[in-house]
Amino acid sequence: MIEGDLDISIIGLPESGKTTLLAAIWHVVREGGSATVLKFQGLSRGNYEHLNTLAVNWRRGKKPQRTQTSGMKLVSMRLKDVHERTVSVSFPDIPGEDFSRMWEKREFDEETLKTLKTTAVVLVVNGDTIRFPAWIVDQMAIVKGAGLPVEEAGVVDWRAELAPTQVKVVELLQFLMSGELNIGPRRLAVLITAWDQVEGDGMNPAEILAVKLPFLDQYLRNARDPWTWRVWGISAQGGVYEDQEKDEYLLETEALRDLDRPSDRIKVVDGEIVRSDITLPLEWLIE
Ligand SMILES: Nc1nc2c(ncn2[C@@H]2O[C@H](COP(=O)(O)OP(=O)(O)OP(=O)(O)O)[C@@H](O)[C@H]2O)c(=O)[nH]1
Ligand SMILES: [Mg+2]
Repeated sequence: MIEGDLDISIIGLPESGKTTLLAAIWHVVREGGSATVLKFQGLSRGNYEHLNTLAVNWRRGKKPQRTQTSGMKLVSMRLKDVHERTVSVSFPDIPGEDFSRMWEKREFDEETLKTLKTTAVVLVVNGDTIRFPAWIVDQMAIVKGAGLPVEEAGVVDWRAELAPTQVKVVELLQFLMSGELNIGPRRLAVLITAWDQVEGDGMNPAEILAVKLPFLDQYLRNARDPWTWRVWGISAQGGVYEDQEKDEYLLETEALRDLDRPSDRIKVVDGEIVRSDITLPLEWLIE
């Protein structure tokens, strides 16, 4: 474990679960009696107002608002490990749109770039909203099979934003290993979020990666870029939260609010082992 300051970048496409992850981490390290491997040690630089607001909404069972594209928020926490060693962990809460722009338009925000030169990286992929490749041949076969005219196949012109999730994500990881961002070998925690929506498939995180994100899986396994990586399934909410803008009320969310401790909502899946300590992937990153 490295002592002192350590920065962790959290990367992920829009609505992948980055902000929810921060909210849940901030809640659990401050919740009385919660047993985490990393614990709250003290405040350091950073935006606590932002973190506190996120954690309040998380406890209330409200979905976070989309992170705004203007003004990235750097949040920073001082944590200690089981050996009482202190580590200061900073994460920028970056809007996913910034990552989309990198991929779609090759546009880079200088502030964002600065935060990406860290040896520890968390990649967040929302398991519930993976966009699969759409094969035109398959669509054509369906249309022809239904006896419809070929124009009904709904073929659209190629646009970068329509690319499959794993294509964008692999490209992002390659960006981090090229040009000025290439700082040598790094650690990568791949978190498949919204695990509560994925677990019904009966697969463990490595299997989900291989089956639903095979291109990402192959990129990591072939190790052309020097990532030391590991995959977890994470449910940072335990289920679906309510939309605060629509004044929504869901029984599913009510059941989560009824749990004894808010941290009981969390699931961290490592192979076949399920725990509720959301700081475990962070501990692995800084070990
Ligand atoms: N069911 C379920 N949904 C989740 C979970 N974690 C996040 N979500 C949902 O995923 C959506 C996106 O979450 P955010 O945390 O806002 O994602 P983000 O990556 O910060 O998004 P941007 O700020 O737009 O980049 C929200 O609707 C969340 O409620 C989870 O553990 N379970
Ligand atoms: Mg966000």
